[in-house]
Amino acid sequence: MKLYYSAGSCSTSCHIVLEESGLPYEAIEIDWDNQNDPNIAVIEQLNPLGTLPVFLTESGLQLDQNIAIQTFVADLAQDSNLLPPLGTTKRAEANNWMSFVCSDLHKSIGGMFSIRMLSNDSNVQASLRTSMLEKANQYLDYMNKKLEGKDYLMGSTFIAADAYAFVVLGWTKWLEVPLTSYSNIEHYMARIAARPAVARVMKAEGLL
Ligand SMILES: N[C@@H](CCC(=O)N[C@@H](CS)C(=O)NCC(=O)O)C(=O)O
Repeated sequence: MKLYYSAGSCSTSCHIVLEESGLPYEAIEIDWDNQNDPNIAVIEQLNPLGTLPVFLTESGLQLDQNIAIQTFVADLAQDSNLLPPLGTTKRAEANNWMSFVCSDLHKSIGGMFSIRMLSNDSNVQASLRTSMLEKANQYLDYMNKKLEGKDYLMGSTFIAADAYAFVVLGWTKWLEVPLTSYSNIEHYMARIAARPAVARVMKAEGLL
């Protein structure tokens, strides 16, 4: 299995899931800032959307959506418990978290990176940030409450959605969105960062 990723982007969550799975894989970094990176052309050819992650298997499968990649890897490595067994209510709950992280959390927090591309006017930028921040805080508050008394989203077991949430929540540092009012999230982030597989990925991506 081969994963194309860019350091610290959402594709890092697939990198973490692969590392947690214990399965053999190759991770290839794309450096968007380096126009001479030959793999940029590879990605543009493989994925017309031009986004990462891009994931390939030896059998010719290509996936380029976080949820699909993480679910595929988790199902291949069932002993790693990255998702509960198929057909169970726990699996449905885990899917619910995956959807929340992908379509709510990722898009609200990640959207804040685009503010400067949406307008050159600093007043417009400020008002966009205010409204995006309001939505992001609504999701952060929701997560913070759901994490009360729990180590991870589903309780004591780390699942793929935790890897994804960890990466997206990590963007708050770059976006200057304080997490100080969300102590459960702060402890959750520290707990995930301390996982050996997560630390290995953070080191490999130069994020430590
Ligand atoms: N729908 C995709 C979104 C992937 C995505 O947003 N990737 C971002 C990184 S977090 C990306 O590659 N952005 C580069 C770009 O848009 O130029 C998924 O959920 O996997």
